[in-house]
Amino acid sequence: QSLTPITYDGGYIYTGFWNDEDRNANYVCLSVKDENAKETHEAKKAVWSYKNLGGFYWAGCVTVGDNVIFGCDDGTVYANKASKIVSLNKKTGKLTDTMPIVGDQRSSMTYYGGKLYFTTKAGYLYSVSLNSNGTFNDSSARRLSLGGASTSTPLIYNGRLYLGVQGNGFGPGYFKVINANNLSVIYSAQTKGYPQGRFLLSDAYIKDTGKVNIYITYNNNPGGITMFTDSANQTKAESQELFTPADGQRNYCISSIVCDENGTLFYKNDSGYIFAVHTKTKKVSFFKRIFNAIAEFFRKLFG
Ligand SMILES: [Ca+2]
Ligand SMILES: [Ca+2]
Repeated sequence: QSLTPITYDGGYIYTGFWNDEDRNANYVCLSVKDENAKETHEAKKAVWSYKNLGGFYWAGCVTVGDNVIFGCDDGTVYANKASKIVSLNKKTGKLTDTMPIVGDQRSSMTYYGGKLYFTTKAGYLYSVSLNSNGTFNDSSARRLSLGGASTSTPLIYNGRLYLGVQGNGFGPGYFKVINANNLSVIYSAQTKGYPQGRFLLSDAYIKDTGKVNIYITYNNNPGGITMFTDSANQTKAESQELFTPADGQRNYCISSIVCDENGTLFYKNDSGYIFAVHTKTKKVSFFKRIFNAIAEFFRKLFG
């Protein structure tokens, strides 16, 4: 199965595959060049591949300098056994370094301020500095026990790290705000379900409210969107239910939210529907309104 987000860098894409908890699968680098323009469905040969027992599940990579960095499943039917993160030369696939971790590593990598951040199903948030040659600075490695599994990709803004943690099964879970520098929990709030994706943050309203908005989904019914607001010295959670799907469109959700340039939020849940959610009061800048008016004028002029 191809379960891992795709990362693009300089004409190449990087992604991983998963067959089963205790079977081999590869992380691969592919050129985006179409070597055979006559065929549309030809098999493509990987530039390189990296094999791991247990494969790769939601383990999106980052590229930093000459290297690509991603995490591995632990190769067992359990979720809390010995595993590792890997740094490879992104062009050749040659191994640069590995670092041992605990648990199936099922988030994407976040690279912020020279450090890598990621979570594991064993319930840890890790941070480690990356050396300029792509090796891990082992002595800088930190980990925080989250009190539950996490597959949530750390989202960091202004030194504050946001992620989701599993509670009891697929019942209520947790939204946590963590100091990215020392991995201490600033505050934690219960959510309607286990937030499993990457959160979406907007600072578009910070001038008006002094706060950033963090939009999250959760893996439980009704499968809507909860919005948290946060600011630099905040120590208590503030949230509101932003969107609840209509009857027949409610279901579990592991989707991350993406937004377009107008602030419309897009996501899906297991009901089989995809949602576009936009604000009632459209906040469009003065210049954008002028630009849109001019664009509309030319559209009318030239059809
Ligand atoms: Ca082709
Ligand atoms: Ca496993």
